[in-house]
Amino acid sequence: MKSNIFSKLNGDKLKIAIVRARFNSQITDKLAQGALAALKLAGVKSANISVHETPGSFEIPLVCQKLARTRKYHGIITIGAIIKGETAHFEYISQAAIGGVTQVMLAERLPITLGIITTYNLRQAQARCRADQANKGYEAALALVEMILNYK
Ligand code: DLZ
Repeated sequence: MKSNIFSKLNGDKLKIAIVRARFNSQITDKLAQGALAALKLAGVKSANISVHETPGSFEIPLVCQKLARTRKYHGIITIGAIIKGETAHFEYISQAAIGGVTQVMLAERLPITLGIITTYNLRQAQARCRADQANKGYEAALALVEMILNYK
């Protein structure tokens, strides 16, 4: 059943790209599934969704920039899982990925939403990619459709 928010979002004319990191794929697979489920509920046709993979979250901004410059898409959903390890890598990758995505969004004037999670451990990540609406990919997809339709 559609929730109230979905009944207000009509995505049937939208073309959407998903940029998805493979690193921590046990999490990013589920985030991407959440994003696809939300797009379906918002009426986005599966033929109008293209999924692009990157090795890790660090590479997401460049792919977003390339896709944005094609002008083929109304917006982009980013999917990644940055999980803290034993070194400072977590901080650098998080800043580069999220800062880079923000730069592309503003420079290209294209809605891009964040399904990149940054967590201190695997348990936190698993809690954010559940099969129900507790899924940050699902939230990012919903946010994207809202941004496109309300602020075009
Ligand atoms: C190298 C690395 C590490 C340590 N951790 C993550 C992570 O938690 N999440 C993620 O998406 N990517 C990670 N990566 C990979 C980097 O994003 C990048 O792909 C590599 O450093 C190669 O540039």
